[in-house]
Amino acid sequence: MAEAETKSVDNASIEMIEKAASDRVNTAFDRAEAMKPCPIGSVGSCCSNCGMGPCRVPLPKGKEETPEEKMKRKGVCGATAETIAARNFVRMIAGGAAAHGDHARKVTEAFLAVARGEAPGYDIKDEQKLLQLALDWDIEIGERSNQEIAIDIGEKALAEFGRQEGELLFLRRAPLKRQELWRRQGVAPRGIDREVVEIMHRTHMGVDQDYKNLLRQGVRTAISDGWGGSMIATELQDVLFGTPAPVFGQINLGVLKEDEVNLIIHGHEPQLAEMLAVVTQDPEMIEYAKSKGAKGINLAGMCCTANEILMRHGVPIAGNFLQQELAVVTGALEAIVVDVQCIMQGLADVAQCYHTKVITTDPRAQIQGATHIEFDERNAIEVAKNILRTAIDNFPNRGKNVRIPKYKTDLIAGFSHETINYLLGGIFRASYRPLNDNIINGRIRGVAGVVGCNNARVRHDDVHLTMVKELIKNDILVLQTGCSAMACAKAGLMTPEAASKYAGEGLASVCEAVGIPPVLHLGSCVDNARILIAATAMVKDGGLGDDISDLPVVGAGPEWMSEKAISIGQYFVGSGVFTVFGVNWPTLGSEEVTKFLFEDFEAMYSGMWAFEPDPLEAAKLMIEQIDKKRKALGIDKARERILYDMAMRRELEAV
Ligand code: BF8
Repeated sequence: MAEAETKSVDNASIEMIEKAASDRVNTAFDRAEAMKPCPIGSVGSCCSNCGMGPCRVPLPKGKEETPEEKMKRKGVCGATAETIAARNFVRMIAGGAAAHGDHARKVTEAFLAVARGEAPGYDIKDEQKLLQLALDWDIEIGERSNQEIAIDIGEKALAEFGRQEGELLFLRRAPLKRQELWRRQGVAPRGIDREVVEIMHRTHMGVDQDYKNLLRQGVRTAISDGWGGSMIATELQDVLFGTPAPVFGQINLGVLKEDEVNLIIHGHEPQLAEMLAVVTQDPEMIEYAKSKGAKGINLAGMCCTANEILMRHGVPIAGNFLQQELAVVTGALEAIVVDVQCIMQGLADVAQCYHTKVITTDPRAQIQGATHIEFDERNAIEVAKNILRTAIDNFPNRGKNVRIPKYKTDLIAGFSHETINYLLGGIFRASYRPLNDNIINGRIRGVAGVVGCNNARVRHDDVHLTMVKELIKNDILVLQTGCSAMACAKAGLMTPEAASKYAGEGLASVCEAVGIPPVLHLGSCVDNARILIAATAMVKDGGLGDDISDLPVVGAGPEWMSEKAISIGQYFVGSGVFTVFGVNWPTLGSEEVTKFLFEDFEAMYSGMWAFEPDPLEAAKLMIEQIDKKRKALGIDKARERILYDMAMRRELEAV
């Protein structure tokens, strides 16, 4: 196997890893080799929360630890390995919840600016969802205009971040039994900011030193992400920019064009991307590009921003997290425009080796060596044009060292909860009934949310693909977001044709009848909130228990790397979903903490964590869990009876 093939399974990436090597350019793939992870920090056994440390409390090697030895294995303050691992873990949750929450706050501010008429160029696109939110939040509709209603929604949403008392409004959307469980366990969150701040306080030197108590606050904060920050972001983005519906798209570095100005928008918040999607169509800007020798303007996305504008406009995706530097290595990229989250600092170094401009746009995220053009939704059209002009002006600087990999794959995206509801039930009887029925009759064994990042410590995309292929082969419908969705899209799993090629017979027959791929793209990482809503809709439709934890539904983050992924995994678990992560596990430095998360959580939340880096083994755990839930529901027998004949297929088509 060529060296680059050990680093990625994606052909376009392999080609660019090789080009980077011949161009003598260092990327994350090289840095991961040069910099091995710290064995103590990676298992959560290093505490650097005060100036007496960092203190390291590694597990004893090879032999049973005596009680005396354990007594001595402590930080200077006396903190145990358990406290240290739990503190580190919940700080990761705080980081992730803060990232999603701050994204949501920025979107809420933009939403309010639009509602107040202060952000020309934007509008309210989904009136139905606006009114639904008003109903959900007891906001008067009456004869009021959309703008008036939107102002109330925006103000109420903004208050959710700093809510000091009570519970987040979206908790009401969860099944009643789940809400009661959260209250019983003391994890129904107040304001998003408050929960994050409380973690930072409680993990400060000398505060909370009971790992169980710390982990409880971790669950509460993660729920404030999934049922708070992320859900607010998804809902308000849908109202502003439109709720996704099925859309054709293309993905991989092959979407870049030889003869056009190539511009990639990378990051997470969709406000600027939405405006770039508009101004890149502006005839005046296209003429300007032609005046510089280009045939046109080619906008593509990367990471979660890519998912946002793919879902709503079909804008092509250049790649996922580990492809950001590789896009620059093509030599064909005039500008990579970034906002917040998952943007490698290494981008600026790689860009120096080519003509690419790295343009930062958010005051919260600047990079030394990049060009900063600050975005403001109140002046969005002008700023977007300014950024685009900067990219166009750079076109004549493109050198001769250009190679665009020819790989790109078709996909269908746009599977919001509303779309799934409609596709399954039709416009007049929209519901999850057909999904539930097909789970009950065994054609679909269960549902898996497979989400999250790429991680340079494992072969790029490989872990996602191996797991997802195994799941669909076993009749498990897979819901995806983030970089995991992009990995599967690149491999061709997101077309309806993938059903007959990769899925088990039962799942394939349902996908063919409904006309959907076996792997559904639900959007960006904040859109994991859509998975919570979908799971709740399944509960509400009946026949599969009365809580999310009763459903044959599981979660996974096979190549996770970010703190956001940990927060997502924790709110899946806190919502009652068995969730398995790969790569490494950040509490392995404490057997007690790990056992608590992997076993004791089950009794508390009817959901728990697991760690399994081998994707086939992880898929096996997920399938076992699904079968366990099927058994508890009394629908395990149905599976065995399925024998497909033409009559059954016809019946399915009538669904
Ligand atoms: O929020 S999956 S690498 S891009 S963190 Fe980042 Fe992970 Fe990708 Fe989107 Ni999510």
